[in-house]
Amino acid sequence: MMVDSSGVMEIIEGVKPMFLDRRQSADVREKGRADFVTQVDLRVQEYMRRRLKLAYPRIQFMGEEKDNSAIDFDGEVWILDPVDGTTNLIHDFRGSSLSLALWQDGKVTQAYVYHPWSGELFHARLGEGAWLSGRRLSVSGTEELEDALIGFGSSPYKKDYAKQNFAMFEKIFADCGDFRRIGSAAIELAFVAAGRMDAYLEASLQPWDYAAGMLLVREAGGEVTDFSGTPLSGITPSSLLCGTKPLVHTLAEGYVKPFEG
Ligand code: LIP
Repeated sequence: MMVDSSGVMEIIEGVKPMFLDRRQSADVREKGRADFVTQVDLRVQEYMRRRLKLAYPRIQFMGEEKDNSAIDFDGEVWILDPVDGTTNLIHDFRGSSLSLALWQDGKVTQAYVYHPWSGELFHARLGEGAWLSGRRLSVSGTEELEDALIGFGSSPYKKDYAKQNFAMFEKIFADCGDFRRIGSAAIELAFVAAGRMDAYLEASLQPWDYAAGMLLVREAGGEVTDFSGTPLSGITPSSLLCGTKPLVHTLAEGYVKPFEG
């Protein structure tokens, strides 16, 4: 099915008032250790489900805050994280985003990452580049690890990964420029696509965290794999390593390997 990006972007921008409503983001439930959901997550997801269903009735809907067991990936699927960076939202850190990907013919074909506070809406179509406000995006030209600004994902829902995570980060930190941690995988991926960071890695992500950002980075000329060097599909939980192609190669060769357990 042909899906017009401008129509999707108009729907997405309608979530801004919900993100900025501090009363709703204060209504919090804990799903698991350090894993929270707020009324904003639920309201944004229901708004997006309803508007996308109206506009594109034949496309299935996968969302972080719903049961997705009936999804058939042989068909077309929206993949939504209504609030990526929920912990940031609870703290009014203003580092949360809406992340939406479209799955068609066995691959991610469209990507949208929206940051309501800046109004930035990063988007991409497979084979047609990644874009922000009419400007085509490109990953940075950084090739050397010593020059690299690297986003690191701490996987706060997997505290048992801490020992392996920080051993890996310590080794990278010794040889890279510096680290940054935003706390929204989708924003970190969008920033790599925009050349604002040179690489980003995280040991454990859900498909809705990264499916859109993965296409942004690839369409901006970057590379995206898991910790074993395998390209990601976008529909399964996975580790993620992305960045300029030289940096992904360097990190994969000498610093990043699949975690145990
Ligand atoms: C979050 C990611 C973040 C990761 C967290 C969590 P959520 O997504 O964006 O990078 O470190 O564990 O997965 O749960 O806020 O949508």
